[in-house]
Amino acid sequence: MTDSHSTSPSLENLLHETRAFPPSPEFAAQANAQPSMYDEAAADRVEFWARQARELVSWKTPFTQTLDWSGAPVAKWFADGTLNAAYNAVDRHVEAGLGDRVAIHFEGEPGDTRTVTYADLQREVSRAANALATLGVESGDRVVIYLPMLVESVVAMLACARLGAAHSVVFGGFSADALRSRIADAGAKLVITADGGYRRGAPSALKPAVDAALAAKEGEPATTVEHVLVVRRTEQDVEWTQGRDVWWHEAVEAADTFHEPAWVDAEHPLFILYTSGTTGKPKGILHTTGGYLTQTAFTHKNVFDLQAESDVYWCTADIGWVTGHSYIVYGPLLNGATQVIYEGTPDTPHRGRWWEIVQKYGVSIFYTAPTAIRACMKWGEEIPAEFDLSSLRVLGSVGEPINPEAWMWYRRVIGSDRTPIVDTWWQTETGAIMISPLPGVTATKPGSAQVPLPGIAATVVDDEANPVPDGGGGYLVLSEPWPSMLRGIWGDLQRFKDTYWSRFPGIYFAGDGAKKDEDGDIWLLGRVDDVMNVSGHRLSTTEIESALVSNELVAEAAVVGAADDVSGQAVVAFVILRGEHADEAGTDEGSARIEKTLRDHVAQEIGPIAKPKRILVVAELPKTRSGKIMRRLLRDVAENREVGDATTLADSSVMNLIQAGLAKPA
Ligand code: 6R9
Repeated sequence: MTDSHSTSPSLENLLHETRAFPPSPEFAAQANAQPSMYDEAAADRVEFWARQARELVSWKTPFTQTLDWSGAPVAKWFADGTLNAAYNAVDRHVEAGLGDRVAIHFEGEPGDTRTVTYADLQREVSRAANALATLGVESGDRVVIYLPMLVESVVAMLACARLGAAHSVVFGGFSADALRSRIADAGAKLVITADGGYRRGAPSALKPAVDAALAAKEGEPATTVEHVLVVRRTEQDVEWTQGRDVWWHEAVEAADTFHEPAWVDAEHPLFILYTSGTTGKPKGILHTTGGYLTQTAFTHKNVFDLQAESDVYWCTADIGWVTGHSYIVYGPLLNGATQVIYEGTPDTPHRGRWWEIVQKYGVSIFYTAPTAIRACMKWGEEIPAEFDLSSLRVLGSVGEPINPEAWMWYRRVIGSDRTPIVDTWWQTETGAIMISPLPGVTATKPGSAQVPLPGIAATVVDDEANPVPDGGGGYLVLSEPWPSMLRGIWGDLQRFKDTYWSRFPGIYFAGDGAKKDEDGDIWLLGRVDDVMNVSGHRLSTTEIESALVSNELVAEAAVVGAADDVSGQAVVAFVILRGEHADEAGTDEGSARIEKTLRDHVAQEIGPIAKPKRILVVAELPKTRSGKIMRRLLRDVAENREVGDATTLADSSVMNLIQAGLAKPA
């Protein structure tokens, strides 16, 4: 790693991107975000956040202290204030006369719909909170939520928050084992689940995984779970444990519609969300109430330019990951937004389903992941062209670096060459968006998340924690505490310190490689664990993927560094071809030609050092439910190893498909 923080020629590719899209004067004139916010925050960062907390959040007892960093790295924000998250998300809008405003347009995968106003939500959440209390849930308890994308999922989270119980949402796609370990780690008292949900046109069962997760196991302590609350969605048969299992509709319908929220301290736990570490058991990321609500509300309002009276907002994430927590539940509801929640997959029953939903509800703000955008590119632009997308005015991206090609496609095809795109960098740990352009203020650049938000201290440092100059590369760090920062790893303070605060003492290490361009804008280069070292040259997986996707043959690409005797690591690329070219890989000459074209293309885009040693054409890539490519599994394939634990894949059959495809005689 001799050249680890010099500007290697391989890092130049992304930075050749010089296109910039300044905001239109009309957009700038009406935008929530103002350039002066950067100056205000720079003048007094802590006071800036105190102001946001007073303006955007309602307090039962106003806070008098803003930041207490004396217990670093565990921060306290607004510590002597008291409030309730569900009251802030729901009741106060009803009290302000907005009870008739639609909070949620629910669209089920089979086409069933439901409209929920803020007044409806207040009744539902209050009843659910009463039902939970009847089942013994109290302030300080933990509740595991294992549900599909339903209105009840939002209601369940808010009911916990209303009682002061921390929710721990576990992806519906996780296995019974994963669920079991998360229930045990959190010591949950209650599990909220459903009989099933609709996915790809068919009911998919959930309850059996809960039953398996709670079954007694030799040598393991008995579960802490007292009850399982079951939402009826698909009406499929379920096993029933008398005394333990309770139907949601029965319990909630029987409950009173009035519930007095539990007024909690600002630092009271709001939720735990498990996220995978580099190795070992998942980390339960802990978030508390006041700071988290402040920053999710602030970012949702300013990064998406939410105009609550007129916008229809849609974030396509699942509530099982942090984007669903911050930008479906807390941020939008705190801001009184009207939003769409969709249960199913983008291609059921047809590949235009998302765009049909945008047209149907007049969605104006749309937030999704690059992997989804690339899938849509692969399906072809004639599909979105069939729908009226003229209501869209802001587009967002999250989850991984977005390559300039996908960014441009998103802007041109979905945004009619008109909408600002906000590429938002953040993590489960950061709780809310940290780096992003501000629409109406920032001239956007395809592929770059660009600038830390006002009040956020993000920078790029070298191995010795020195900030790199413009044009330099290194590690992304956060050098000052922020309101929505994690308050620890549930039950493991030491791991919290080791994971995030020991690489560079006193500053938060995000685990992402990054680069600053000549304007000082930040480009994310993927996890540092995904940075390859080929013959002593540092290469970014993202950068090579971006180069591959910029070739017209390629729809999507994933690059891994596979162990190599000569070069240390060798670049191995897995590519999905664009529809029109998919057949060409079927013959020997065809695939040889494709391989040569792409290797030459990468050599040309980045330099010969970045040429993939092998290019494997595949039909699918292994992804988590949050859309992240699981490079670890591809590395197993590339290194001819048995494929490791694939339980967190959105579709567990993908690895079989890839291996079967590669085993085919060439
Ligand atoms: C919100 C979320 C966090 C990791 C993060 C980084 C990657 C997220 C990104 C991005 C480049 C962006 N990431 N957004 N990389 N540009 N706009 O995704 O949280 O699931 O915890 O993942 O995702 O590598 O470190 P989480």
